[in-house]
Amino acid sequence: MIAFSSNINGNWDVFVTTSLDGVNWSEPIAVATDASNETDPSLIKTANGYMIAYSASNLIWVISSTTGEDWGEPLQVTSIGDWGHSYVEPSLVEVNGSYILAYSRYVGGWIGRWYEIALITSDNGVNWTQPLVVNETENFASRL
Ligand SMILES: [Ca+2]
Repeated sequence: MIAFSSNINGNWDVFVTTSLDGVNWSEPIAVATDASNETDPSLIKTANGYMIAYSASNLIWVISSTTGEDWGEPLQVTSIGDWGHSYVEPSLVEVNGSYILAYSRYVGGWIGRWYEIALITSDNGVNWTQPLVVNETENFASRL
């Protein structure tokens, strides 16, 4: 299974498609189709199915499925900070049953850097920690 975003409906949606041989792929299944632009999907296989992190409305969201066909409601896992951050390019992994989600965070040049990389973690995919900034190099733009 791969996840991708497409502008076929005019406002960027997230889809998945599956293949048993890498040559023949299934008809894409819509995963996230709100009116906002949903992009940058990061898909993992979990113990219970699948999870995708993606970017929409300058925030990071996750959405899960047990089958890969029926997907639940999107869960917002970041919130806008005092500086009107924009969060993009999530990268999701599962390590020993816990989820780690890193992303690029636009913070604006006025504090000395344009982007920084932050991560949040979760033991259950529902409750996520506050962001931990993993680089604070001044005058340097770091993106995933
Ligand atoms: Ca959309």
